[in-house]
Amino acid sequence: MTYENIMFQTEDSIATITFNRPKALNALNNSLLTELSQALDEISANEDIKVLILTGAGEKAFIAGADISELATCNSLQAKVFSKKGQAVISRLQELSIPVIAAVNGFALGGGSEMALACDFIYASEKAKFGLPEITLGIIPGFGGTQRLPRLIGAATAKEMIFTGKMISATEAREIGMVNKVCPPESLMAEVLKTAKEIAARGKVSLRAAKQAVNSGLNVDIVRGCEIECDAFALCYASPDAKEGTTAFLEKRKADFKGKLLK
Ligand code: CO8
Repeated sequence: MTYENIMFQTEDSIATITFNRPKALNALNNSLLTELSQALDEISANEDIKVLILTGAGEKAFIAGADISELATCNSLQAKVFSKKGQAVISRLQELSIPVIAAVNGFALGGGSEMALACDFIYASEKAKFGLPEITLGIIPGFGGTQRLPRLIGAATAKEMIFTGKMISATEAREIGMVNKVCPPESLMAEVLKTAKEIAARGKVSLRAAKQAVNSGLNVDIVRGCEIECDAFALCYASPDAKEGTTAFLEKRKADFKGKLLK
């Protein structure tokens, strides 16, 4: 598949999607969202891909938000359709069975922060800036920001960001728990790849079980959450990887995970 608004490449079981509209600071338009959805279809169909990285093309931006030129011409119904389309694509990142890392290289504003928040975790360049500036445009976040941000950093801090529309630095984002790691711009991708490779060395079945257990558990009480964990734990034993991992430890060797379920 060829893409115009994103770049999609895979190397050694690690896929990278680069948002590629640098002249518009990688703003999310309708076509980009469609292409992102198609790339996620490709990833879901490819059993060899174990980790996905998202980043932005150019020096300045991860994503500077939804494309304001498209938002400017929306009526209420079109706004709802666009919001639903963005939410659906962005939710797929959260639901993808493989881990997804956001490598935030610059501005991550509005839909850009919302995209990053749907990833499993965020590494950011020292130059990155986060924010939900929609309120300054007379609108509110519409790609999941009012829901994911409070769940991650708490309602009061999220409300302050949403009500003021202010940008925060990567270091501030790290302090409030939005970002896992802040790196010099030139080493961001190397740091993300290092972690991606560490994750890719684990078993795909147990990675999927771990992601599902954490994500599903966040939406329910702890008793139900522990039941979900129990099921996910049992799922690991539906793969030879559980036997391989535990046996490899006892035999003092490196595990060779196949990432497949038992036939
Ligand atoms: N949409 C479209 N174009 C954009 C966007 C955007 N979000 N951001 C930047 N651009 C364009 C600029 O218009 C400019 O284009 P041109 O060169 O043709 O004039 C180019 O990118 C470079 O931008 P600037 O000249 O403004 O660069 P600066 O370095 O001066 O400023 C900023 C960088 C601070 C990032 C500034 O561009 C900015 O404030 N951008 C807008 C940020 C913003 O408000 N984002 C939120 C958008 S709303 C949103 O994301 C809602 C998501 C949910 C939608 C729900 C569906 C209804």
